[in-house]
Amino acid sequence: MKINNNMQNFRANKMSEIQARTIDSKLKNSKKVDIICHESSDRDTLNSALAMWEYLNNQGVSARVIMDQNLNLLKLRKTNCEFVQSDDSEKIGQDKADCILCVDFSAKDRINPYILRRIKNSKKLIGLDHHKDPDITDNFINITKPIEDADKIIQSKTNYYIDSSAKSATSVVYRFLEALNYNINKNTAYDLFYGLVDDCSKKRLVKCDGVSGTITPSKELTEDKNAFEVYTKLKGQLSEREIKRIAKNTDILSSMTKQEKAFYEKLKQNTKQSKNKKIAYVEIEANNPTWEKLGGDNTRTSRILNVYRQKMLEDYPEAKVAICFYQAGSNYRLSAHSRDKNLLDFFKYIDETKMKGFSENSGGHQDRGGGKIATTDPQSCHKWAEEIVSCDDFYDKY
Ligand SMILES: [Mn+2]
Repeated sequence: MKINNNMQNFRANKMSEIQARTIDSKLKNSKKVDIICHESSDRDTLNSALAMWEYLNNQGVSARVIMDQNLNLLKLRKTNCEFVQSDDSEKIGQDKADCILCVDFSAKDRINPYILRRIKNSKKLIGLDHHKDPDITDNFINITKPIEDADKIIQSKTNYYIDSSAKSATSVVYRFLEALNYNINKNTAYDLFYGLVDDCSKKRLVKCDGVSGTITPSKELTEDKNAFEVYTKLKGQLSEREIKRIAKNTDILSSMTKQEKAFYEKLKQNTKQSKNKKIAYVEIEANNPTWEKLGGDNTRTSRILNVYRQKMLEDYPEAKVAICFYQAGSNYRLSAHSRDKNLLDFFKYIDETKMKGFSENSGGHQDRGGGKIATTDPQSCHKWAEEIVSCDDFYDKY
């Protein structure tokens, strides 16, 4: 009888109550929790962290958020949350947290080596994620398929919970709070929805129109019962003004400055094609002054490049993958979008044929991801980019 009641309460929940309680009790038994975002923190990782910070704060658990992004550009809503930059090892080291909570990543290449060491040394490691790459721990569960039947919800009790069928990490956080019967307030709903829309727009699962202030889900999203349920529930808590604001912030093209517009046009002019035309790419060389003026790799520029890669796939119909090369701090990086969901196979091919070790510094999803090299010497960066582009024969068979 008791079990039946339980089932009814948690109908349509993807996280079981027992799983949520397992994580919750570990968090609540901690003196201090460091919530860690992935490198080049985006809205999904940050807003997941912020929602978890707020939850813990309400429970009387001390926490802070470790992230890697220009705070001023993020235009976060007003909050008392303590943010620490991930390269501020002094500040991080001063205050030893006894629990680490990773949000929106489980692969070690998505955080800097200092943070990785802290994670490896931590006695209590917890995670909420929607990526498929669990390198950081052995103690995890990965739910790969949407589960619609209440009696099939997985009754796991792991510390690291991954639902790779979820469309954002904020959706996983939502399911966690929902399973605890926690009352999600308007602010948290805003944060969680914003993270979901941000990740979905990168995968073209929603279309944001900053001019009309509307957000439209794609067919793929509306047909995914679980994902769309989270989307609908969160959106339902927001005012029209809030939805407008998210649409505007996410639709970067509608809010670009003059300088950003000029940069975007330059990207178009500088786009090249590989020998067999299967790769469309643009190189923003290391130490490029315009890139530096725009603030280098940050939340705005990475969104501009993201939108441009999608545009490249439209403009170059023969291209199977679109790549941007750019400097990110002391690294030179590539970000790629593939047309046919085979990006990780391409990365593996690069590793196996020409650039041994390439995949160690690369990762992502089958349709988008990136890699990096630890140099900013313009010549070495250019050589690296050329080498990658010359692996275009991988796409001969497609
Ligand atoms: Mn994400």
